[in-house]
Amino acid sequence: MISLILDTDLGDDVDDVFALAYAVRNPRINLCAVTTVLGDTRWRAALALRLLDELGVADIPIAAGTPGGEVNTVTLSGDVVVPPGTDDPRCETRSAAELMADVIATAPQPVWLATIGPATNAAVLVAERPEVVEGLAGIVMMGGRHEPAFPREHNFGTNPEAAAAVCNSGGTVLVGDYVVTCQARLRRDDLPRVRQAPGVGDSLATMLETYFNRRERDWTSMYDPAALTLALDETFLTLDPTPMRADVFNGQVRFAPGSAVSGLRLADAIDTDAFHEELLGVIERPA
Ligand SMILES: [Ca+2]
Repeated sequence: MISLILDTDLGDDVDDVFALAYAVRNPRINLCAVTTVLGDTRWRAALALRLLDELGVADIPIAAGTPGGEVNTVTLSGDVVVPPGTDDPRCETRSAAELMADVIATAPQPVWLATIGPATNAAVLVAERPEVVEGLAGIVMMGGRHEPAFPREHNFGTNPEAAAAVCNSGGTVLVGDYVVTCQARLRRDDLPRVRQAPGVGDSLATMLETYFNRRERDWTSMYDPAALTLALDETFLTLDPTPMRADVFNGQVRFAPGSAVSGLRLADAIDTDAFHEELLGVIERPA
């Protein structure tokens, strides 16, 4: 079993809430803390607390990152479950980076950090607590686009300097980039099965259906939970063995082969059918 901190911008693109449910319900993951990033981080924390209640776990600390940093308005999904502006008093007063550092420093085993939103909080941790980062088992990140495609990707494009700093932080950093993780999908005909997930099914299905309707399509990518599986093994996503580095070029993160000691690796393929069954199978486990 791995220990994991989930750093998330849940509430917009709907895949984050599936990553949260997947982390809680997966018997191979011990979710130690949740931190939120981008925009109204207190509302995102309130949404996370609501979903953790529905998932049947009440003892996972949640801290909000520094609010703001939103580059463009993105389609919301979480507003149909928790109204925007909601502030749950259970949200920690510690900053997101402080909570991360405290959990990493006191955990009985090395912890994985998963960033499934912009890397703003993780970059603060890397900059301010490098000795703590050295104690991590590794970092998994969803974001970026490997060549040949190079248009803007939301997570790394929102704060490219932060993403590059985390990518190049020195330890094991495994990236599920857009090109690979966009192939992981849920479709409208998955809604009945999602709705049956114990406790949290109604909220997940309502957010997923809302997202389909606002995007006017019948599928969406599960970028975040797919990337998360890299913290476990390469059953669903596989890694290119080439050591990489990340550079900021024209306001975007660009990957290039790095030094032999670099711990940065990029996913290069995904078993979409196996991951689809894994995701639904895990979230429908009993609370
Ligand atoms: Ca996300």
